[in-house]
Amino acid sequence: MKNKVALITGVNGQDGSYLAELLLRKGYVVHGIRRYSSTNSLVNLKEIIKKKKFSKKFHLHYGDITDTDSIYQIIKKSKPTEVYNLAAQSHVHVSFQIPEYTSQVDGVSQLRILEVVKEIDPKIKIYQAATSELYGDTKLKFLDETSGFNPVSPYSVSKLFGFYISKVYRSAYNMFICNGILFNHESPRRGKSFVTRKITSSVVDIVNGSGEILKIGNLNAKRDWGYAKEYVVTMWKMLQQKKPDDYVISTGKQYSVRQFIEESFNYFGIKILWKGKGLNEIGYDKKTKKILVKIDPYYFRPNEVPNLKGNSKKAKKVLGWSPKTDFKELVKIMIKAELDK
Ligand code: NAP
Ligand code: G4F
Repeated sequence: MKNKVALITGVNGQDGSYLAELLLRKGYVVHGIRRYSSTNSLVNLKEIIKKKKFSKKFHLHYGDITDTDSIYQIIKKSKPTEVYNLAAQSHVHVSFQIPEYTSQVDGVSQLRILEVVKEIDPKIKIYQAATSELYGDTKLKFLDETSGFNPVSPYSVSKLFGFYISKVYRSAYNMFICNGILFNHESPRRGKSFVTRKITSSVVDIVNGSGEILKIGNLNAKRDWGYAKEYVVTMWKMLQQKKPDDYVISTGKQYSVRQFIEESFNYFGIKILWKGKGLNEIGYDKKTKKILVKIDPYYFRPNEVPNLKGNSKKAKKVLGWSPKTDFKELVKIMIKAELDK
């Protein structure tokens, strides 16, 4: 293999860390951009840092994707053949609290990267982390590359800019840029403020006798949840094609937040029954009658995306990719990881 060099923004996030491991296994030299943080969160990179043969080919750089000069210096120095732009303020609810900042990180920063690459070496291939949130409030049952977008949060509007500016640079300057429209994907490396990890970590705490109650928002939101470790493979595959293009990555199956909670308790043989309506709804243990789940209005969003389900036929046909891990298995993987901790 020719010397392949990848640069990953957001390398210490969920996807960045899995992608870095994948590329290192494939023989790449991997550079990653990390923000300076007093708490120094490299927990997702511990597998790489502890493996000698990986750590020799893995380089971390301090930088920030809102800072053009740091992007410029890192790309100039690391000379990547592929850039994966995964860095983001990735929390939809938080984007309503810091909308301007979110638009800078999640939208304008992709433009910064495109401009720097165009200036230094327009042959560098670029992956942009687009999202199923672009479809927003939609009536369509299955969503694919031809479905219309209707973003309803500062997060998704910012990602819409990243998506279209990538298409503009692809056609205007003939650059190799792919948008991956990934549906929700989860793992033990997911941040605890996202609903799946919040549920699995709380359920394990409850089962271990913490005495806490899981406080949750919209129980009826439905998502198409896949396994992050499998999804990062598609990012790499997109950049190995002859032509750049955009792809939907999803499982094609949909479950509600309520089902995610039920399945998580089910792992421990606990059956959840529901009682009441709206803000007064509660979930309790069928056997002990103990209340384990309550609604907290804090977790409701100013605008909700009620329903997302993807159709990844194009990815199957062109990339030869299809998901392996189903919903039950994903819940199991996440619960087991919590227990191991
Ligand atoms: P994540 O775990 O939240 O990781 C985001 C990463 O971006 C973190 O490493 C974070 O660093 C970094 N970051 C944030 N702001 C930055 C800045 N200004 N400069 C440099 N780095 C910055 O997200 P993820 O789940 O891995 O998702 C990866 C990408 O895919 C994101 O762009 C997300 O929006 C998109 N996406 C995710 C999903 C999903 O279901 N996971 C679906 C579709 C699209 P810190 O550790 O310092 O915060
Ligand atoms: O886990 P979530 O916060 O993920 P959300 O909003 O779907 O966004 C994630 O997936 C996107 C892809 O579609 C990514 F682009 C984005 O970066 C991120 O990774 O919430 C999922 C659903 C929502 O409908 C939310 O309202 O769960 C509902 N929910 C109910 N209770 C909750 C809670 N969400 C969170 N975070 N916390 C709750 O207590």
